[in-house]
Amino acid sequence: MKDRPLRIDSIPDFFLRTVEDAVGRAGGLFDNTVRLGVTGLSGAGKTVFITALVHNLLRPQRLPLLAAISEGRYEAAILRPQPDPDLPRFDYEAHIGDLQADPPRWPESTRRISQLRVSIRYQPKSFLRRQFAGSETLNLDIVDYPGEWLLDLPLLRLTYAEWCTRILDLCRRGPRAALSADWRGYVESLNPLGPEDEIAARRAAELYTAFLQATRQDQAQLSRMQPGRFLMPGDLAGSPALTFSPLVPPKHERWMRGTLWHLMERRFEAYKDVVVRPFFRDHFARLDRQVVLVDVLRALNAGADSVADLRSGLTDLLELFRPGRNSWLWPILGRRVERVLFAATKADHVPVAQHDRLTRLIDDLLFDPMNRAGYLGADIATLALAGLRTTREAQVKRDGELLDCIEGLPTGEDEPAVVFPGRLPDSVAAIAESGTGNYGFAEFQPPPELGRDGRGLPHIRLDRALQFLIGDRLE
Ligand SMILES: Nc1nc2c(ncn2[C@@H]2O[C@H](COP(=O)(O)OP(=O)(O)OP(=O)(O)O)[C@@H](O)[C@H]2O)c(=O)[nH]1
Ligand SMILES: [Mg+2]
Repeated sequence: MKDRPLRIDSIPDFFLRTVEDAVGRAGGLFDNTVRLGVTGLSGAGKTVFITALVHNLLRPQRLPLLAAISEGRYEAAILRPQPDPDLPRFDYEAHIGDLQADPPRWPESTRRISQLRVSIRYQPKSFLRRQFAGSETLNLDIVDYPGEWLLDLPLLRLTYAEWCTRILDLCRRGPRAALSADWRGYVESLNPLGPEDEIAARRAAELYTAFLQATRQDQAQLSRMQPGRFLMPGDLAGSPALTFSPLVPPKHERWMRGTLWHLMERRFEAYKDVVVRPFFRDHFARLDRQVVLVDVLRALNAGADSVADLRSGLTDLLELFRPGRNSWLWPILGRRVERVLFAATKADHVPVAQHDRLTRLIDDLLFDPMNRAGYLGADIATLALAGLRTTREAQVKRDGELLDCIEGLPTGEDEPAVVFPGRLPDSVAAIAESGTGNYGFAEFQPPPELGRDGRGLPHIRLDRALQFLIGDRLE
């Protein structure tokens, strides 16, 4: 057949767009990158999640719900040198080494930002793009950072006096009242308009830090703590930017120079400049996609106050991810994270039959039933998952009733056991009514011989999480 010139106006629009898209992609072939933030409070499961995710991307036999895999377009993934020279590398090899040790152990707590690049080669979905460019590569830059740092964001819009009032209010109520008693006693004894006093500033900061640490103990498990960096100071430990605490605001003359108040106020502002702004500008604002890992089960173990605090913390976070154009956040962030997954972690601590309830709980913690539908959708999702599945399903007959249980190696024990973890409540409201001490979800050790079968580590719904987070970028 003789070639005829193609008349451009006879080509359907969608066809042209596909060609443009293919050309654009091919041109940008070397910069097809997506930055995925992984965050959550300490112990939420970030390190395990990332380690398991990477292990599974490198050995993709356990990811059937990732469309690129089910459609046969996923070719391979490899670890590549990370792009940012100033970020520590996520120590994948050490963490997987821990999980695969004999006996296996959980990775150590990490408490700082780190990054890893995985490059994924895949066949594009569109026939044209496949013809044009063959395989394509997606660079997935995974950034692990403490959720505690996110909680500092509200500081940016508060003056020191406003912050002091807020924190003191919060600390006089609920479970914080007892935990903060020593610190409050001390700052209430200080005269904020007395002379600058380094010893007093240091003592107040120490007591305040001890209080923040107590809020994270197992019995309390509170989620909102500021300043977040007090709990993981890193290189800034002992610096003036981390040596302050709220004071009782004086009624007048708080502007007087040379006072303790003025000293603390300067340090509060320094903390914002040295710690908070750089984090949001240099790290947070560059993320394209985000997973927030939430340990709902641990909050339930601690009781209704812990769950209520988690709810307030999550509500604050939601604002951070969905600022309107008129929001005070917009000038700071300048853009939105495109997709956010809020995931209830350690779903392997309850049988599969209860996963729906776990998902419903995280929905409940994030949204009012009234506005849920407006939020959930293409760019925000919730899920119950486990980076590493440590248990199997089991059933036990009790009083003629079949109970859904889990079987695994409970922490601190030598023999596997079948555990009935109890039933999750079906709403957050039900938790508030039941009070404290009703839940006791057991923790488990990683199973032996992980990865010996040559496949990715066992998990729960990592593939579903991946499909939501990067599935579109593998099309
Ligand atoms: N059963 C189960 N336990 C998990 C899972 N992920 C994490 N854990 C448990 O939670 C603990 C903390 O997990 P990490 O991944 O270290 O948590 P993290 O968020 O990185 O914590 P920091 O590094 O302290 O910020 C682990 O030591 C395990 O005991 C999971 O998928 N299943
Ligand atoms: Mg970690």
